[in-house]
Amino acid sequence: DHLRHVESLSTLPSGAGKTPHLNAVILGDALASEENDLVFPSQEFSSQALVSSPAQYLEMYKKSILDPSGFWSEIASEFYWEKKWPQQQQVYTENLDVRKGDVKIEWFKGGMTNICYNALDRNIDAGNGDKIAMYWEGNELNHDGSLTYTQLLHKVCQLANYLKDIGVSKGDAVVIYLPMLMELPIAMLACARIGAIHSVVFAGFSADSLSQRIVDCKPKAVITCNAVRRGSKVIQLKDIVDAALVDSAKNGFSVGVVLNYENESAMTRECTKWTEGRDVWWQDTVPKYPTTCAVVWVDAEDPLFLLYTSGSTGKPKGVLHTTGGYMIYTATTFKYAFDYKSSDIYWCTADCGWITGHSYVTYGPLLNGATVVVFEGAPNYPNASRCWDIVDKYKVSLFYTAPTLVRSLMRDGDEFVTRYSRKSLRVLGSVGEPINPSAWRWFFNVVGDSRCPISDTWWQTETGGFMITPLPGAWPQKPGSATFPFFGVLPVIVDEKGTEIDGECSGYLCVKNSWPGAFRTLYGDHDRYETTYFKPFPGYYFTGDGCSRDKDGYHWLTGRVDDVINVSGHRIGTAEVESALVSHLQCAEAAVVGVEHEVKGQGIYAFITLVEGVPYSEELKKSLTLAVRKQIGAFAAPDKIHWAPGLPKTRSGKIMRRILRKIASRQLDELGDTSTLADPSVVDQLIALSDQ
Ligand code: 6R9
Repeated sequence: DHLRHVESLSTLPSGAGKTPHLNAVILGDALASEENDLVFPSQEFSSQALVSSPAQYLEMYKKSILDPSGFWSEIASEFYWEKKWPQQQQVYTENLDVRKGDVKIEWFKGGMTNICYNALDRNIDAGNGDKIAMYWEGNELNHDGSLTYTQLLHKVCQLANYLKDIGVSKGDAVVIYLPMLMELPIAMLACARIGAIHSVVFAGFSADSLSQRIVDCKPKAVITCNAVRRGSKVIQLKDIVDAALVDSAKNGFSVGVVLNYENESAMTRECTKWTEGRDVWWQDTVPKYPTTCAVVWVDAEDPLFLLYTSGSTGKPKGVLHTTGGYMIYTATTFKYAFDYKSSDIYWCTADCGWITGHSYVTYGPLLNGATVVVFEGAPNYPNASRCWDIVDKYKVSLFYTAPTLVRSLMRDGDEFVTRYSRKSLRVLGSVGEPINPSAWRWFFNVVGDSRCPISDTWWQTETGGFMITPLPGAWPQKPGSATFPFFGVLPVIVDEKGTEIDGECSGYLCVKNSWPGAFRTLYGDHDRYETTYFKPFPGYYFTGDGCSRDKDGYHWLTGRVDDVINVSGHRIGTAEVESALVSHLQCAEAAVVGVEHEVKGQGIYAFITLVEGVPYSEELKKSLTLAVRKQIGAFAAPDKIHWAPGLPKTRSGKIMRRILRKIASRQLDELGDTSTLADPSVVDQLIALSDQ
């Protein structure tokens, strides 16, 4: 069965196997069929690539599918294990089939290791202690810093010692609520060093969201900073933490220690509100601790971190990743998808508050001994050239970002890009949402001077690392396609009944086997894990995404098929936004849908039914928006509020979102059959109110 799938992949485009050395062929938008646009890596690129042809990929892919244990244990052996995993024959246990019992995924169980040791000590022992691990670029121009691998280790050890001293030990949770200071990856690594479970909460989340996560994972400590500058704004993070902790205490959980980094450039300590006995200044305490700290060896299956993500119900899901498999998987995907060389300088624009920052700012690159740029600021501050200024300043060779940024920079005009050299760039990367072909071409032609392959990496918080991604030297790309599966991954497309479909097809994207980086459960809710991901199509992991496969076997992700909206690459559950809106006293009912947005990919469009007798007003729109900002965060604020005296519902009371989506996108001639609605006249009412 597995083999059949591999063979179907050997139908790479005919040009690919035979002539991988054509110079980049750039096909204009004018060409009829996007699917047939092939963009070849140059001979110069391919000849030095880790995987330089479809044939080489197929050989490795085949091995990874036919002998996962052999394939992954060979790679795992390059890392340090305090004790090797005992089971040599099969290094994993998996059951993805709910009909056969509990869903269970384990890799390298019984092996003892530590991801911090592998990322830092191991690279230092290999002679890279003086290599730059991180360049840090602040919000303001000329505000920067750096740490070598040895310096980074020292900082990590000091913090790890401090955490131990306040009673954090193996298995305890620590919440990290920090902006992109080096202290953020330092805090993650310090937790990992002592076997504590970090849960990073994106510093754009509101106090309510932070409190909800704190109550769920009950951390021993919260690590934050007093304030941050982002663009021209100052955000007082500690005030948000203070409010969250008041709220979490009301909900039955009190945090004992808040460690505050004094981010002087944003706010002085004199201006910072303080709770005696609970709050501690990082700079006053942490540097007093020794710069060495013994590693706590953990089982490969011990938890490494929790990261909350949005689903189709209101409550965020605590995605749990464990140590060994995640380590091997992030390291390997980073290496191959970016064709990593030790001389590369790598910059990923993601925030460590999201999975991309976990796997591809912190762990993946550091496990490879790479030099990483950590950027605190906003990519368009002080102007739209900032990214290229940073690329030239640090000689960035691997640049990984999101389509939303590409589109917004594209709108600002080429001159912001072309006045910088960008000569150092070698590979570009994209993540977070499908990249539309015109943004792909602009990224390729203008940013990469038609020289640099683009790795359009499809993956999820749940998958830990890349799942479908180009290997940049191996095959020609098609703008907008994530191309082929990474080693060890068996993606399948199924129809509504859950039957696999082959050849040229489109349907629901599932995965039929486990891979080392897969999440193991939802924290404290294994039932929800099974229900959300493994019950919709029994026998498979269901991704929540739609996907089509073209005649050449290339994969085209088409976006979420569930009630999740992807705004600028951030996952937002419609239910979360709705629940924030209905918490407003004057809101009777809310229905939220995603709508196409030129820059953000999708925007949030909210239909609101007000409490009887409350008049519409602009004021009210503002206060509804504020309710969302307060409960979730500014990034989830609706782009449009549409007054709805009634919502289109079936007779059983289900809101027909299909119709709302059409009204939101003004596709009024595609409303479809509205006769099954309990009250078909609401549709006309809604259309009439479109511009209010
Ligand atoms: C890594 C990350 C996951 C969802 C995923 C999909 C969308 C991510 C994509 C992509 C098309 C890509 N997505 N990368 N869609 N092409 N290259 O973004 O994780 O925040 O969990 O979001 O994002 O819809 O299901 P996460």
